[in-house]
Amino acid sequence: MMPADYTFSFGPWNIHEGADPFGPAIRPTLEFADKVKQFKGLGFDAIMLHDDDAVPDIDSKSAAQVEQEAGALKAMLEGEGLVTELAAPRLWEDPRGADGGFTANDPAVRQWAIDRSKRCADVCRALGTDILVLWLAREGTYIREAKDAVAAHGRLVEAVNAILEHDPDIRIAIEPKPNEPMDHAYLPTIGHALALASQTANPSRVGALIETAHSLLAGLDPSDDMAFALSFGKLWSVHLNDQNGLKYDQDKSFGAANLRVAFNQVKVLEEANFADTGAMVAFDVKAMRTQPAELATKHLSNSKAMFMHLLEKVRTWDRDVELQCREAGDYEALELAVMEHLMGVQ
Ligand code: GLO
Ligand code: MG
Repeated sequence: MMPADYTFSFGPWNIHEGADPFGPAIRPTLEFADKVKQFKGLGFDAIMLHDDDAVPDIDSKSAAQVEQEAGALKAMLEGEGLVTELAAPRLWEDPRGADGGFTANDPAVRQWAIDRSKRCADVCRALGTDILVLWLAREGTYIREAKDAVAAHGRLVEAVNAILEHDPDIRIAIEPKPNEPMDHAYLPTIGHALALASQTANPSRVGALIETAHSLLAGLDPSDDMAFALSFGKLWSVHLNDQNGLKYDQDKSFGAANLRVAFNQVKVLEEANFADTGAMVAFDVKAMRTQPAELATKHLSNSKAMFMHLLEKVRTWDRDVELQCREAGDYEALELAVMEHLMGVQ
């Protein structure tokens, strides 16, 4: 009964020990290989990786070693029936990237960030994916005076160009987020990301990944952000999750805070035939800190379950009602029809 046309993915960081800024880990660390073994059972066929998930201690390894280790990982993942959706350079966990990588004031740090991102492109190639995600975690400031903001945008363009030039097939998906860990990020919204893409050497290879919570933190509607990227043919992945208001980045299970907002995300993806573009649906969700280890993967299967329930709601939604209400200009009737459909009221 459930259509199987979407491919679902998550990242190893989505199975985690439960540490937060106010307390340490409360669940044991699961080895990477043990995490990988969980994917299929949870209903997932693809994995997202950071460059150093794929090749631990990547900075200390030669290009040849990186390629060899990533190639071995590809074989291991294939053995588990998994493909790699994308990989992302994890610049923000390295002490050198404490004040950003591409936009750091220190030219040596900027060079490191570019070199590391080129290695990440090599990892993508070895893993058989052409999507490199740039979540620009620390490319921003805590205080406005800390960096030259105009120069910073030029530096971001230079970094993107360097990656594009390094690998002629790579596509770069920018994952915008307005804040956290920084006070203000340089590419806070999808509009900023795609405007920057247009300034690069090959705009056709620079697109975006929209995360639900990041749009909400910017005060925007995630389905409209997805629609904006889709209208340019530039929505290359999504990080579905949820967010209960303007507070820390919560990464709640998909649909957990606002069902109707979640419904509209599935609706926009479905109506734009997102699955047919070859793009996948990823969940960037965290288990609650209170979950014991043996129950700390439910946020993943629950998120997928909610997506499938909402997909059913989208596919059984009476489009004629929508069109008639639009025609009549009766948005109150349209709103009630949507809410009753979601609630299963006949
Ligand atoms: C954090 C981001 C993060 C990225 C991931 C891929 O807010 O959503 O989880 O998506 O590191 O680069
Ligand atoms: Mg994300």
